[in-house]
Amino acid sequence: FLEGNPTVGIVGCPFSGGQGRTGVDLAPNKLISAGLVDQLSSLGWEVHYNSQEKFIDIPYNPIPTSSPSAPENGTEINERSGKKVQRLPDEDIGKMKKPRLVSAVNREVSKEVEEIAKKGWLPLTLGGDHSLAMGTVSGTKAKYPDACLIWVDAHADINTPDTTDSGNLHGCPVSFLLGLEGTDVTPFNEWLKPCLKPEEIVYIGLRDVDGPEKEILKKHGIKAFSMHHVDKFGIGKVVEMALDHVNPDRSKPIHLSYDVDALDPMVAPSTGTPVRGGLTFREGHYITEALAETGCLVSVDIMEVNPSLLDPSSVEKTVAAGCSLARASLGETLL
Ligand code: Z70
Ligand code: MN
Ligand code: MN
Ligand code: MN
Repeated sequence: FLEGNPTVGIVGCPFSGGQGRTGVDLAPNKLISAGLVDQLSSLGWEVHYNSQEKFIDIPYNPIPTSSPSAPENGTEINERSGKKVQRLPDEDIGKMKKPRLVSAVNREVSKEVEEIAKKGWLPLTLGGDHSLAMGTVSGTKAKYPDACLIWVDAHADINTPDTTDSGNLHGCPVSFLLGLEGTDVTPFNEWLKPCLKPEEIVYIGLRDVDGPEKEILKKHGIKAFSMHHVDKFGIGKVVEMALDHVNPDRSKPIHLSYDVDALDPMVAPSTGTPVRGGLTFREGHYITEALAETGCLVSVDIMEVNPSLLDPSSVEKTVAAGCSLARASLGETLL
């Protein structure tokens, strides 16, 4: 599906507003500092890297400033851009936290991913928290309306503004993409149109799914392979069954949205919501290798690395895992 020389457009998204912990916004720079650009070049890709520092100018102040005295309103100097920004209030809407900020950032991400995809390049989005998938998937779908979505995660991220307990929008992106009941709300409905059908998504790695999310999965007949299925069938069979469900002829473009918390906390400890009993290093990488092998991958997200959590060796492990998942997705093989 890609055009010309294999080219990847890296979209660095220093964004943490879809959940409560800062630090996940540091991941894009960490992954790049770890050498990701050269690593992908070595695999034969032409690499373009664009850090989305323009988020800084979004008036809901997406980049958390460390100064505790930063006023909720009014003008302040953003520490990262050195620019004056007006911080507008972003009160909860219903249970949703930071809805205007999450919406505004995702709107930009969607445009960026769409633009890259429309060049015939593969967008590789480095999160940032997983609310960013509203932007990445809608951007991919704008170029490839029949793309299917493979969501690798401990969580289903399919809460709606009504069912969410936490109010964190990183637990909700899938419901917005599907246009489930309760998602036709401002400010999201100003730009985000439902673009995904329930039969176009499949999950791998689930093990921490909220009660209402289980109901939603059942109600809409959404295919999901939990860790129970990985144990029962093995990862090889699970990926085959997942592809048979969303892409039976291996003829459709694939968007891979990978939350590193799908990996076991021993493999990827530095993430906001670690859940024990996850994918091994090899299971996690097998998924990306198998998808790369289909030749159908057109868009990849690596989400929820949080370099501010735990000790330096945990951070290094998690960042290295993020880089190696990206490489395997772009065709790195063991032999
Ligand atoms: C929970 C919620 C979630 C990631 C946590 C958790 C969602 N279902 N996603 N960590 N990556 O808050 O909606
Ligand atoms: Mn997630
Ligand atoms: Mn998760
Ligand atoms: Mn999380």
